[in-house]
Amino acid sequence: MKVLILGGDGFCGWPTSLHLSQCGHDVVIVDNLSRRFIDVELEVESLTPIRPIHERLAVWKEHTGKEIGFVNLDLAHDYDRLLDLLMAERPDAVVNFAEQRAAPYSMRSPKAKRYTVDNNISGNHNLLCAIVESGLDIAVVHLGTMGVYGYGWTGTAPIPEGYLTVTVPTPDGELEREILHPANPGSVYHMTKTLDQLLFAFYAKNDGIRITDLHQGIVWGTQTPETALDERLINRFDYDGDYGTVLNRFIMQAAIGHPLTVHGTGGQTRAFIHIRDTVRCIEIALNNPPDCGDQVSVFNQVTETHRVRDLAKLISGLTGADVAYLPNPRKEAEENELNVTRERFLALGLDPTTLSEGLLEETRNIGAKYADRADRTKIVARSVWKAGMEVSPDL
Ligand code: NAD
Ligand code: USQ
Repeated sequence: MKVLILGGDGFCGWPTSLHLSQCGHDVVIVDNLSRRFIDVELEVESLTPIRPIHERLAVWKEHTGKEIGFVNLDLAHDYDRLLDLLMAERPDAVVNFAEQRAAPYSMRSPKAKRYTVDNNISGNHNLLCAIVESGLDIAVVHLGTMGVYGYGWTGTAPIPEGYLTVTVPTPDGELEREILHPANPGSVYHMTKTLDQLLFAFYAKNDGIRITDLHQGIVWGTQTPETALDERLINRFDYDGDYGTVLNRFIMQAAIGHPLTVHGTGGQTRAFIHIRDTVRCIEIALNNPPDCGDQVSVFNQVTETHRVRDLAKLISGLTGADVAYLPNPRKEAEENELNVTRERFLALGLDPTTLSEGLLEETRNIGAKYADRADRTKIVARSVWKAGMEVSPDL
């Protein structure tokens, strides 16, 4: 199938593009390279030495003979070019990774909050609107987040895959209805994902667009078989206080002898998935789209849940790293349970990579190998959820 990968230069989009190309799909990456510019703004670089996009694509062709197209386009602002691209390429499907995806970055300043909302919401809406205007039947796969459900609302009850069956009291008795699970975002970034859900529900209902929304947990790991083919294909690895996610940060911190930066008590329970499973899930989702007229198809794209302090203890046990309990720069529940339903991908054949399988490989092959590229002054998280919250000094 022909697939446009929006955000295909990013952490999830790049390995997905290579995987789909390797599987024989015709892939075109669409990306405005904004993530690389944000690195410049934050004065930090991926721990891994990522190469420019055209070099990446040339190396892929050198190894496999397969060509991946590239279009530099801003999804949020280049509507006419997006429409022209859809008409010219006539893709079977579009995968949308192209959003500002860091919660701390989205909270760091009024400018970053406004950029995140403008970029994420306009981008998604432009895509949906352009598909309708094109008159083409293009399936959409979107990367959402587990954070749309929030943490703690359902206690220990399992979080369903998108929809909740509720009983509505009426004067004539009770009605049973299926509704989107109530949204409970914890950051401006997560809020954009909850707004995306309403855009999708409307366009699926009104225009019959076939949409799959993947509520993904925190992605960890770096390499897939394709990105590991050549160092010039290596995936990005964010470790800084804004873009680094917790498990990859702990892996890198252990490798450079930095204390593991647990926020608060570390009682936050979160969902995780390895990048190798992310790319497989996208392939599965592309192969199993909903029909025209169906409601949005929601999958919980997670394989494990862990408490932050347990992850810190695990990595500390493996590596001898110290654990630092820091003031939490976020407004979030100190402790929460998380029980996630994740039957749909398992039923469609996903065979998850577990933490116990991938952790040592990641510590050695990425954390230790590229330790000398780390800038220790960029590690402690400095974006706070409200003015006046305490920030830790460098450790
Ligand atoms: P990333 O920042 O590494 O990649 C996003 C890519 O999109 C970047 O290459 C960026 O340049 C591009 N982009 C952003 N705005 C754009 C625009 N307006 N026009 C064109 N290109 C644009 O992020 P990622 O980690 O690969 O995440 C991809 C998606 O997956 C995001 O939507 C994110 O919310 C979701 N997600 C990520 C994680 C995770 O742990 N990384 C977990 C759950 C969900
Ligand atoms: N945390 C620490 N120490 C750190 C970094 C984080 O204790 O050094 C804690 C945070 O306070 C939070 C938890 O770890 O409680 C997760 O933080 P994170 O930065 O790993 O993840 P999050 O901000 O939720 O965002 C990431 C991705 C986002 C995606 C989301 C999936 O950046 O794109 O949507 O994971 S989920 O968390 O399931 O919503």
